[in-house]
Amino acid sequence: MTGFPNVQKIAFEGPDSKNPLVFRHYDENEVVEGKTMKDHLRFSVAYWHTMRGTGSDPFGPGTMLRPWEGADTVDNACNRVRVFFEFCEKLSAGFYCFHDRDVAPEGGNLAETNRNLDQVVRVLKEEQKRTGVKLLWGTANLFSNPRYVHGAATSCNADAFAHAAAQVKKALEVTKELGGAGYVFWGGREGYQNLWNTDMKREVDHLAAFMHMAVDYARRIGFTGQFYFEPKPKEPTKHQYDFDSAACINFLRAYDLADHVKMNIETNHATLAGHTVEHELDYAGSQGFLGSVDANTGDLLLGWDTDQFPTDVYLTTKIMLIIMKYGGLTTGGLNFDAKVRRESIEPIDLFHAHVGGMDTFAKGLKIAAAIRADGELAAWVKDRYASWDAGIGAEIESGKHDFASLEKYMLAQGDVRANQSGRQEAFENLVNRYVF
Ligand code: XUL
Ligand code: CO
Repeated sequence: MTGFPNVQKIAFEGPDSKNPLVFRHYDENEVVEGKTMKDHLRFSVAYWHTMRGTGSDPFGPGTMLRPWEGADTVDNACNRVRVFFEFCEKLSAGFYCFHDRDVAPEGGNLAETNRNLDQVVRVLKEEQKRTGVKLLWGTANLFSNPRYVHGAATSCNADAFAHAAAQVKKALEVTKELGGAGYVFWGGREGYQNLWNTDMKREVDHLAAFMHMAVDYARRIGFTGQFYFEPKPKEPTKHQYDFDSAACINFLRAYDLADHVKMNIETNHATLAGHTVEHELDYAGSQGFLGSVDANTGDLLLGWDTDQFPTDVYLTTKIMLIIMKYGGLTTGGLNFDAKVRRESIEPIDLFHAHVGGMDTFAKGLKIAAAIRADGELAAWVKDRYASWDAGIGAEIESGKHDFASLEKYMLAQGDVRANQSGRQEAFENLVNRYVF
């Protein structure tokens, strides 16, 4: 069955259009800084939210009207895949992402579960071929099933580790089969609630051993996609080991995984960590670990991972500025790890949500490009660091000094030369000149 019989392919009509289901800014063929918008933004739809989100919350069950849904069978899973690709096609989204358990139901044991997955993967492959929509990354759900109550790679139960290993092995095979450009590790329950009952060092060592096994297996089967680690500070556990970019990058370096894994940064995870997403992106980028983005947003007044669609052009401008600063997305993309809210119950809301997110990013891209083309913001920043471009600053940067020589310099000078204003408000006003 078709999922969206009343929706045509979403057209670009330009900023003056009043039609709610068209792009006003996202013209996939428009060239910005020598690259099409499509190639800059590499939009991806998240299978778990878009196809499996029910609208349930801790206070009540699902609310979503999804006429194509039926029993939790392989047949229905295959039909759901067809509806999903109809959605991606009508939206002109070039990519999608999934967890193994989003696409196919679990069977009575691992062998049966793998057979279910294989059947659905055949349809995913057919639909990829039919539509040209590609797999941005695959991943394994190592957190929903009660066997992972204590975590997966970091569980106190070695059998849970072994089951997770078998699951990721299969997920890697499937991701390769589907030509996936990447594979994500998000540590679902890799963390702890209570340090009294937890051997943290042993758990973190196990997580590293697990990721090495994944990297080794990928090499063995010839999977050449990019691995990503996705930081999140809490939820579901109180202390997730993949807290933020800095913690993840430290982990990757400490355990010799830095050559194999980059970061997948999610906006709402950044804010849960007490950061902004631009902080997380800039930190990852500056360390050479910027890989992909889970594009969503949180809610200022709600303290949890609400995974809403981004509608704030400041947010998307900041994200695009940092992505462009580090040379743009290559293997990664902007994956809408975002869900319609519980009250948005009709299938058409999925279009409103994605179209809004895509348009907001397209506008953010254009504003970021204008900021970069003018160069004024960059010049102001450069000017702020002028003391490092000549004299003592340039000498320090080129390694010509030590504590003794700097003491001699300062004793001669007496004190620092006058500081200048950080001009925070002026910087904000400058950015506003491009935003409105
Ligand atoms: C959870 C989350 C995940 C990962 C993939 O907060 O973001 O969906 O993106 O497992
Ligand atoms: Co995510």
